[in-house]
Amino acid sequence: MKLLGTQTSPYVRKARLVLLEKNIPHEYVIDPPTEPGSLVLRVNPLGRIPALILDDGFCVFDSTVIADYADTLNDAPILIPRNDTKARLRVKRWEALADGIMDSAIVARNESLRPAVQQNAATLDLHNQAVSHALEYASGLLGENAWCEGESITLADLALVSALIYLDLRQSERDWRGTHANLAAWFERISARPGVIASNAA
Ligand SMILES: N[C@@H](CCC(=O)N[C@@H](CS)C(=O)NCC(=O)O)C(=O)O
Repeated sequence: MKLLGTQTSPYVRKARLVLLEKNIPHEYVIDPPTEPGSLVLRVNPLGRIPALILDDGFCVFDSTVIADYADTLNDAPILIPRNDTKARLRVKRWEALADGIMDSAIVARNESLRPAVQQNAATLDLHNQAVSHALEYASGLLGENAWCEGESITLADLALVSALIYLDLRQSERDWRGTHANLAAWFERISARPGVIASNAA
């Protein structure tokens, strides 16, 4: 299978981390949708990354569907609980929280790239506040636990680390480590995982 993406997309990182953590053989192809001739424009009608092309040509999108699918391919580890419906719900809610941080950070980034006179301060504020509130919520939920959910790594950890790496890239002025020491300590540990380190390289 082939994963199409870019190094900056947090959704791509999340999907890639799932494949890496589960040791699922795949080819990672840098394929920015903004490039004319990009493969993703031909395989995903939405023209978005990540897109996962299976060996039979079937294209899986978006990152949540890729993560769900990839998690069924083996049990080492199980990233989305299968039998405990409440635990599964908690993991999927973590994923939604992390994806929401990515969504808002991307809106804020796009707004900030507009010429200063055209920037909408209310939009910037709304989305930056959403990121702040979501981080506060994540910090409270994590507490002093080693993992976002349960006693081992899940999709929740992979989604959250992807969102935080994106914040470091696009909002380096945001001192989330200063405001949420528990998230900072958790991030240090997760970032040392071979999968996360591998995801930093193309
Ligand atoms: N909800 C989607 C979001 C995917 C998405 O928006 N990807 C962005 C990259 S961060 C994209 O491909 N945008 C197309 C473009 O910028 O042309 C997912 O989780 O996969």
